[in-house]
Amino acid sequence: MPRTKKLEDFNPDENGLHDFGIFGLPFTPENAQIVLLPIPWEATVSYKEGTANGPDAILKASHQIDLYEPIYPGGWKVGIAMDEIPSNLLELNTSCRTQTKMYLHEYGSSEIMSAQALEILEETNKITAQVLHYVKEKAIRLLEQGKFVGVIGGEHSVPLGYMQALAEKQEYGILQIDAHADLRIAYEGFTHSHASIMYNAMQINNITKLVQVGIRDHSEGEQKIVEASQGRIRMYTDRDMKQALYQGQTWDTICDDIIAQLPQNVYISFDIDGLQPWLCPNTGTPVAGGLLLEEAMYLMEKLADSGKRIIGFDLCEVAPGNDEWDGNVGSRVLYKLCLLAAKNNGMV
Ligand SMILES: [Mn+2]
Repeated sequence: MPRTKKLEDFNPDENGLHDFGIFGLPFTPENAQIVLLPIPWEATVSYKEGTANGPDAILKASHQIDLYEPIYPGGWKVGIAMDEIPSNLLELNTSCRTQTKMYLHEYGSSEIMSAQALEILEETNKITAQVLHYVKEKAIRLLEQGKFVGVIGGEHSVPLGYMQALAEKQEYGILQIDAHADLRIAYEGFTHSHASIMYNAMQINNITKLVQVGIRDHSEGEQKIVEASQGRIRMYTDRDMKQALYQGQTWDTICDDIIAQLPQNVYISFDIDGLQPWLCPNTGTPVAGGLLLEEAMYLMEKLADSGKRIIGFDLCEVAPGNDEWDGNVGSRVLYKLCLLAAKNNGMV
């Protein structure tokens, strides 16, 4: 059914009351301009589990979001839909996760790895490469249909396939909101670890710049990679930003500075742990400090109004706990990302 037809019977003030799609909207991936690709995957999670259930938690919590959004009133009419959560991937994740837990236990306790552990590692690296390929192929198909794509993790390893897909067509830069630099080379042996995504992204020539915001837990090796990048990677640590704020700079000028570092085409990689931990208490690797939700929103709104083009985004590491709070915050971030993308790309 065409998008406009769907809207005839839809009351936007009652979006949460119906069993529609994401944000209670009556769209399908076929008639939506923005398609969200859920990737329930967390094979390499190193601390707390749960983010494989992130897409489901976001989807459920999204139904309580009211649709009025001052940056683009009525912007939801462009059509936003989440693709079906792939249950086969969720099952593969569960079996893979059982194996990697055995591997990680040994990795953390013995110097020499057993043959069995090394076999698990090899197998996991093979499977994660397949998952990335799956993401890449799905993204390419959607991009060919003219869709704007957002990837919903899952751990922060899954959007790499989407980044590869986008890089086949254009040069761009990444705005990364994150507590961690994610610049580790094959963290804990995993080629496609959540802690390695930006290292892997930097191997892609068409990704010309990486601007990291909110970083407050990074290793010496990662620091060296930033320094050796000759400006290709620009890290705004939480400490840098807070010092500037305490010394009287405004968040507005800091945002201007961050945005000025980015090239014309910008991809937003939003790891929810970039926010303060009380906004994402069940995320895999929470770190004290970080951005307020309002600060992250303000930065992204300024970016969308800067004349630069948002070409894609991901939202990762949202993990449900015993209540819906993490999903609630995650879905709010997601709604903002969608409407910013719609406005920025001139979708009507
Ligand atoms: Mn991350």
